[in-house]
Amino acid sequence: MAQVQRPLIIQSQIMRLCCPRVQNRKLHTETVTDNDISRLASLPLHPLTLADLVKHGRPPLTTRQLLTSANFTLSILPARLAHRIQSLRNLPFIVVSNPHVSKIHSNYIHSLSTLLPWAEHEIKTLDEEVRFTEVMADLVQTHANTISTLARGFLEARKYIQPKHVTRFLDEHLRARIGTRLIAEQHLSLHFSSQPHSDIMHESDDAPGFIGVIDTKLKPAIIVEHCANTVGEICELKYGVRPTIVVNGEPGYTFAHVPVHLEYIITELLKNAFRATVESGMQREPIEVTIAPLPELTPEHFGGNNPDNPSKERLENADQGNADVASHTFTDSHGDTSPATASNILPLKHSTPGVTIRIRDRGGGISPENLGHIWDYSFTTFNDDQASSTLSGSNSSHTGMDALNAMSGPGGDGAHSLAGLGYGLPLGRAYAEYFGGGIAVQSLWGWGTDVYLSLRGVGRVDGEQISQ
Ligand code: ADP
Ligand code: K
Ligand code: MG
Repeated sequence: MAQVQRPLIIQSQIMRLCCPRVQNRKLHTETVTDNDISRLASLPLHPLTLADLVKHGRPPLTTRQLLTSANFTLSILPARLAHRIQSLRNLPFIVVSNPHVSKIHSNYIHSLSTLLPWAEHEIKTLDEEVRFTEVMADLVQTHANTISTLARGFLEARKYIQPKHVTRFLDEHLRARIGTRLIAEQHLSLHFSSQPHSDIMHESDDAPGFIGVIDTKLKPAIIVEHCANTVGEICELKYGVRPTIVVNGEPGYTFAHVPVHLEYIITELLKNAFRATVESGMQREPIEVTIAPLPELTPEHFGGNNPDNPSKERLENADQGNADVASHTFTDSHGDTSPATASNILPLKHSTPGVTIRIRDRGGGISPENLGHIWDYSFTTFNDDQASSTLSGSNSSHTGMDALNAMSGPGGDGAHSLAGLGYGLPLGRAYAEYFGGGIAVQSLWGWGTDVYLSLRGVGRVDGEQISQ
């Protein structure tokens, strides 16, 4: 099985840091006041870029770089947490009162109150940096199950809130969470990989392309193979068969991105393709995954040398946001959305190279009446009766709750379930759009589905081509 390079955060290290010191300190932490929340929530959100995440340098970081990273992290997080608290409080009271939704609210209050005492001073010593890293580990750990908890809460409260309001809230909340986790995890990862005797130092010898959670030599084809194996196993367990996949295009292509994000998106897209293929009895037709890099954009591409350059339109689309492929919403709150043009994604001279990955299945496509709903959180056509009438399989009834019980991973759809929560497409798109990419679905009803996943990588940062 292909090995996916892991980001340099090791769960056990986070756990070890989380306790017991942070736990003890909680007793001394003042609870955050409503004034704190409204003051912080009125601050503008810092729109996070991939360049922000790599600007502190490659690990191992010097003490000064580590302190800069800690202070940068600290300057950003309190306002982000306060925005989330406000947005939770704006939900209908009966929804916020649901125990699962209210658990998420109290997690945010806990994290903000742990962080606030830090926000008053600059972090100046390594000892402070170590203690701040413990706070970051606690933050990441506290919010690990947010998606399943919220999904459970909204499932229970669905009588009291319209699906479109749930989708709007979750879209905003989960996008914001992607950024907040990235900032915290990036500092954790930089911290761990800068420790002289860290286990991770050995790991990073094998994976020299990592800068924190970003792999500057990420090979989408390897992620695809790895995810296809995992999804194939789930598929075989459930249906007794697994479709084959063919990877073509440029499987050797590498770029800089966040591997756990790509892994989440590809897993969800492959689950959908595998499920459709098997349920329509088309498993003899391979699922085709095409890796199509976007050429690096240079001035000639914009018509200077060869106005008839066939790739001109595609490149312009890539640069400005192709409405079909990506809506290019960059930041994480509807109120604070800025269009992600090349200039505000990264302050770079050259545009960032990227890739489009097309996943093509012969699984029958999506019916016109369902097509309008596929991006709604919790919209699913999955039910076991239908699945087992097509194939001999488990006949246990499958509800959203069953899928919730099986949830894990960075994004959180059922790890052992091919479908059922209805979060795969919308959350996958949130991950893709975070750095200016997107997902577009083309269904040929009665035939199959093409899904185009477009992603941008990091180009040049401070003159350094980090994709090398
Ligand atoms: P889930 O997979 O949990 O149902 P998703 O958001 O991943 O949730 O997908 C929503 C729905 O979109 C699916 O239930 C299915 O009806 C439809 N769908 C998505 N991808 C495909 C595909 N490749 N072929 C057919 N239908 C699809
Ligand atoms: K859905
Ligand atoms: Mg799915």
